[in-house]
Amino acid sequence: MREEGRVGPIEWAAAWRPRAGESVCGDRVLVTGAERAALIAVVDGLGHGAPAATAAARAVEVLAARHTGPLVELMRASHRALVDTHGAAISLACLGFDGGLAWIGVGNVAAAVVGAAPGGPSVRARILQSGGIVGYRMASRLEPRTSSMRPGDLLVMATDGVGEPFVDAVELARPATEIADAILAGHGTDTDDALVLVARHRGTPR
Ligand SMILES: [Mn+2]
Repeated sequence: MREEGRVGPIEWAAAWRPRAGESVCGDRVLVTGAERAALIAVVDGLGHGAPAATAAARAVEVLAARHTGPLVELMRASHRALVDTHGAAISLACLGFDGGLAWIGVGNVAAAVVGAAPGGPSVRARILQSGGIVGYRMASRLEPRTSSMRPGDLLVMATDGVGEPFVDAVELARPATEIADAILAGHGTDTDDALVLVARHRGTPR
């Protein structure tokens, strides 16, 4: 399954599939735009099947409703909303139209900025995840980190159903949809739900 869209100068695409034998996917993505930035969320509901899908859907609902809030508040609101579920791993990125990036992660959803380098695409920055499970146990102190994206850079986010190093499957010249598909096809495992999000910053015209 896949979804794609555009928010300001940000072109994005996501590809996902459930664990082998499951009909619903517990991994979800949300991309929503505000005036000067996009909020990008990747949610991995713990486990698989219906309980995972329920937790992920609840998180997406909360995040969509509050998407302009600070990232820490979004994470705490998700935590409160998921207390009676199996919980989730969530990474959130606020990607500014000017290339500024703030991101925060609780649990195991990877996020990296991938850019062109002499030897091929390489990871320029990586999210620092806090331990814990959203809805069950979260650190009392959460702090978003900041980074930046240059025009042409990709933000790649992936649940733990996608093996590293996924940068191997990135060809920067291809459309975001094809990159997301290639990462999922090349690195997705059968033993868990798997989701890949690719967002490209196309630069702001002056
Ligand atoms: Mn998972």
